[in-house]
Amino acid sequence: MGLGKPLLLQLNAFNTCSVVKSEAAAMRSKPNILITGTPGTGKTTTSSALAEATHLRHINIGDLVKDKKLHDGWDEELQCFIINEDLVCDELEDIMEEGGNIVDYHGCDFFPERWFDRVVVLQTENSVLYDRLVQRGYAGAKLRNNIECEIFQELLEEAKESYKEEIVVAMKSNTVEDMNKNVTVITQWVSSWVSAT
Ligand code: DAT
Repeated sequence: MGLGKPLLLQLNAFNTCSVVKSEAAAMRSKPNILITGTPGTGKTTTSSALAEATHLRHINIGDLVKDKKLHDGWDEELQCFIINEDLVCDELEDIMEEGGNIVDYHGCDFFPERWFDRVVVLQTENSVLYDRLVQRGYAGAKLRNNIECEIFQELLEEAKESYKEEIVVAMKSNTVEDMNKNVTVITQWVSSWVSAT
């Protein structure tokens, strides 16, 4: 299912010279990047390394929701806060307009499309992801749902439905080497973006 597509997108990730800016992007001097993917694919670890390499600001939406109480309470079944998407978007509007942000979240369809210059979807092999999620204490339906989410490439589909296909990039995140390579590739893209201003 769709094996050719992520490969094309992955190759596109190396094409760091072709930076085409949207009207909203022309207003900012640094880009906004969304790092998305199923829980456990490495969004937070990658975003944090990327923030260090690029000096962009890492915004972990899960932490923001908790710290600023941008939620509608606690979901006992899923064991997580029920995110209030409107409150999150209001909270981030000014900061995103300014640019220079790496947003880290396991969803992407409720952010305004104009916010992002690059959308990175991290992907991890099922067996590797399974071990990471078990390690994190996931079990039962929560574990099953997340593994299924990865098998069906739900985040990649969501990203392609929500953003222009040319800004969406799928990246493998199975090993530390993959992660280092991803950080290098995205850092090069940031440099190209900034110098194209
Ligand atoms: P996420 O933010 O997507 O939930 P994470 O960054 O918290 O994921 O990573 C989950 C765990 O997996 C954490 O212990 C770090 C490890 N990990 C993430 N990406 C990895 C990679 N590419 N190679 C090896 N370990 C990785």
